[in-house]
Order: sequence, then structure tokens, then C-alpha cells
Amino acid sequence: MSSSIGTGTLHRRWRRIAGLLASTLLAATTAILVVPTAQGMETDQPPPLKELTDRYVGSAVAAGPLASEADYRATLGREFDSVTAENEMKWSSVEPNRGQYNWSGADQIVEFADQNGQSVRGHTLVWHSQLPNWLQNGDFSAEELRGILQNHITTIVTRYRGSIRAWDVVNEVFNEDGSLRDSIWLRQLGPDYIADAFRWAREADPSVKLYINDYNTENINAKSDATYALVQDLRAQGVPIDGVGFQTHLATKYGLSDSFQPNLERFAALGVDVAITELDVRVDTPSDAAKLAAQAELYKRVWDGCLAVDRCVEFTVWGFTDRHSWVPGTFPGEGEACLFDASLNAKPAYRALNPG
Ligand code: 9MR
Repeated sequence: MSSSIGTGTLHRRWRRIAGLLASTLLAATTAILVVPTAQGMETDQPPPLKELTDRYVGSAVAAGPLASEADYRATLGREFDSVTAENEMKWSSVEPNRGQYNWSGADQIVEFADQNGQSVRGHTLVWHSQLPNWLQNGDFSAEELRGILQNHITTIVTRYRGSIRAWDVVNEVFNEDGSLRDSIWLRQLGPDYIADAFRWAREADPSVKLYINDYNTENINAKSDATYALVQDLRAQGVPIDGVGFQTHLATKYGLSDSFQPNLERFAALGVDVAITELDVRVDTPSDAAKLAAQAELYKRVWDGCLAVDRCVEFTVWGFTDRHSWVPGTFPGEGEACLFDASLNAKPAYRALNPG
């Protein structure tokens, strides 16, 4: 591990000081945390997840339930100090028709975060998926498409300058074998679209952290090797990349290899921050106690692995309740992937992170 003090470390030191102040306040108000039950007994509530570590503890959030579900808002505000817009900052959400922007969902999430003292992760500037039809089927020339991409990045990064801590600049650019994924960007602009995207984002916000983000890169494998080589190359060229996001969409049936923590460490050694950006752990449904125990163990391994790496600055889950999760819609027969059940009761996975 590097002995130099990076900005992530300094930033975390301030967070530690803030955390100490918060714990002092907490100690003074312990009485408030002792919740009387219906029977008149008293139950100690564990501290929220966000108070267990100096890293950001985040969740993906959807604007729909944020607007309509008070219990969703309460758990999100209590447990997490970072939020990521699950869909609301994607291109099809913010510019469904060319030149017609809709910022309502994204603004709602940023406002909630602001009111609740939470940091925001922006997701995502350049992706092959969830592109509006006008763009996906626009048949633009390379020159036009380059201008469209630059304008998109500049517009959204400028809009949220000062409100967003980190952006997923490019998302899922690799295939499993480590080759670059086919997309309108690669086809029309060639591989340099990646470096350009980082440069344009940096021009629009000099201090936001800029990330590459992907799934199935948690372990050492062909895809994470390709990501590593790309990050090394971008750094060598002076391209402004600050971090690598590991989505970490896991399934109990596939597990996580022992290379997880060494993988985070090798990226950190390149001089970038690393972050767990979209963790969930799906099980074959219906679940049972053994499956939930296996799920809890995987959550804990990811939590411990991140906390063991000084430059792992964020632990974010892709939704916190089984009431709202992308998993069953994408993997029929699988689900229950979150820390809280559909009624917002803490599951064994939550208790593994936060035994109280
Ligand atoms: O959770 C998101 C889901 O609601 C959307 O329908 C889906 C569209 O592709 O995207 C999901 O989020 C993805 C994220 O943006 C990128 N990494 C994988 C996530 C799960 O598919």
C-alpha cells in the first residue's frame, strides 16, 4: 500500500473527525435510540451502517419510491450517506428527445441527498445501454456523434457540478474476454472515445472524481485484466481518471473468488481510488435460512475486503430493499438480493455487516 497521503485519505480523515463529533453527539443522545416496543420493552437499535466506517456507505435509489414511500425514505436516510441514481441520470432519462431535457428524477434524488446530508454518485455518462431512440437509431456521422457525446457530458456534469462527488464516466466498456464492447461509441468513434469522455468530464468539473465502472471485474480474470491495462494506459497518458468502480452483482451460486481483495489492491496500487458501486447478492428464490446465510457471508466478504483496502472509498449497494430490485426482472427465479426484505426488516446480510 502506498505511504503517500492521497486526497481520498485526507478526505476520509476529515470524515473521521466528523464521525468522532457525531459519535460524541450520539453518546449524548443514546436515550433517543432506545426504542420502546409495543410491549413496553426496550430494544437497542444498532447504529446505522453509515456510522460503522469512514468510507461512503451508499445505495442506488429510484425516484418513484423516493417520492411515494415514507418508510423507504426513512431507511435510506438513516442507513446511508451516499446515493446513486439507479436510472434517473441515464441518457434516456435526461434527454428522451433531442434537445429536450428532463431533470426531474435526477433533481429529486440530488435534493433528497442534500436534505439528508448524503453524498451523490453520478451514474452514468457513457454507456451502450439505455440510450434514447433518437440517439441509438440516429445514424449520425462520426463527427456529429462526437459532438453529441461531448455536449451530453458537458451539459450534465456542469448541471450537477458541486453536487456530485463522483461520476461513472464510462460504464461496461468491456466484454467478458477483455475485448472492447461493441457500441455506437466504439463503432463510430473508435477506442479513443473513452479518454475523450474523461477529458470532457474534467473540463466540466475540475474536482469531481471520475470513474470507470463495470461488472464481473471483482475477481482477477480476463475482464479485470483488460480494465487494469486500460487504467494503466490512461494514467500514463495523463487522462484524468480517479477511480475504478466494481459493480459486484453477485449470486450465491457463483460466489466470489479469493482474488477479490488482491484485485482491489492491484488497482489501488495504480494510484486510483476503488469503489464497490452496485453490490447485490441474489439467491435462487424462494430463499431459505441457508441461502440467506450464504448471502450474508458474501456481503460480509465484500464489506471486509473494501474496508481492508485503504483506497476503497465507497461501499454502495444496488438498492437496499427486496421491495424494489432489478434482479427478479432480469434473472427469473432469482432475487431477494438486498440487505432489507420487502417490509424493510433487516436480513441476515444486514446483521452480518452490523451486528450491533
Ligand atoms: O437497476 C437498473 C434497472 O432498473 C434498469 O432497468 C437497468 C437497465 O439496463 O439498469 C439497471 O442498473 C444497471 C446499472 O445501470 C449498470 N449496471 C448493471 C445494473 C443492473 O442491470
